Amino acid sequence: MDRRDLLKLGALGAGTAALSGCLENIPGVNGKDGEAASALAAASVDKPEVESTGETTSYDLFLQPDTQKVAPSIEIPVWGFSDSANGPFTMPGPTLRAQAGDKLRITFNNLQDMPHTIHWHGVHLPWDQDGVPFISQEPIAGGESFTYEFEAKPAGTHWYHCHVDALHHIDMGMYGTLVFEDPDDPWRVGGPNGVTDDKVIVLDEVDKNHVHSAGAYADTQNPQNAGPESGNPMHTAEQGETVARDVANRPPNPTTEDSSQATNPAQEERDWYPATYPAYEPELNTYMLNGYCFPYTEPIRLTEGEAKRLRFVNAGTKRHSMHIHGHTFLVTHEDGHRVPDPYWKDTLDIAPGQRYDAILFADNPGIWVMHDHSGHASNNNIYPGGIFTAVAYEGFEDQLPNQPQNSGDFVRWYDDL
Ligand SMILES: [Cu+2]
Repeated sequence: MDRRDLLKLGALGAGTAALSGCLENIPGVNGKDGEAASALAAASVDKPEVESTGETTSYDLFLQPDTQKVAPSIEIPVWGFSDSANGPFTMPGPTLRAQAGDKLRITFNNLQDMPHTIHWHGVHLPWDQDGVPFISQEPIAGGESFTYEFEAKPAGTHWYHCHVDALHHIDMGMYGTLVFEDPDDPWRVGGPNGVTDDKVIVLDEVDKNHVHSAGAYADTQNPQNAGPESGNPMHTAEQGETVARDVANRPPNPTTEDSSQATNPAQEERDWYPATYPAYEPELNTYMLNGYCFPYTEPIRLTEGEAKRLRFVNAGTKRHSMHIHGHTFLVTHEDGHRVPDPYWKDTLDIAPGQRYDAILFADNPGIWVMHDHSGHASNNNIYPGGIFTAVAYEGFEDQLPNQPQNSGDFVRWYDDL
């Protein structure tokens, strides 16, 4: 249905006359095509504009299931992104950087046997590149590819994630960071404010067992295509297979209950949407910084006198209160947008979906920590762990634990003290 059809439908409604009466009083909103934007022009707000650079930046993103050892005793299944068909397929996926105003061409290659889309969170793009299944596009089936094209705007720190059964697929690792560089930003690396380095810090939490990942999937148009098995919520039933349904029951927990009778209570009620999923209710117990828990978190390394820009992204569903010892952050950007007056915070509360950019001025040499103050510094409910990392100045490296992320070769933190 296009806008004209919607307008025709609207004309049948009794409330339409009153509604259009209201809208007449708002500058630029009078029902004529092409004039809606003038309300923004009439308002005295400074919405960031980005000029096209005329350049094209291209990326390939591949998706494949893998595992990730996030802490010494915790290895979890992930649906990982990579910028290479050969992997590694990681959570989070690669950080995609472009100059603001570049044309981005990002080809998503779905190497898994399930449908996905990619949503570009924070980006102003054409609606049919927005990656919402059944609203802006058909899901991209297993084995297929789709090329997203849009201009990199607005400038700033944004992120991307799957929007099919979104909470579940994000929990499986389908997310990554977007950085659109602004040449006029004084806080850019090499800019007039002396920033020397730029580091992305993605916060997330996971159910280490992915307890709910085997929930039933309901295809409301083809009810035979449903199944609770194998941890694959998009499971397609074998020919002749039937799946028992009971609207009163939520899907059983497949790790503790018999999943052969799994049902999706929403299925019978939701003939208005092509695919439904049981509510994703993981037991969030393992907290991650850039896909790893302490002690596998990468330290922030500083040289005295430098200024490092940290780009925080909250890809999870919990708030994360990032606290740094011995220093105070200067917050310069919220959700990618430069704040008019940067402000000081030693504890930065970041809600789900939000991004904050903060400058860390290295003026207090030593070895320190930065951690989540919202009780998320644990792995599988055991403290310390989780969103907790070292902040180490040059000259203090020998007091750091080894960084064994993928080797499993872990040296205890206090051995050398
Ligand atoms: Cu997905």
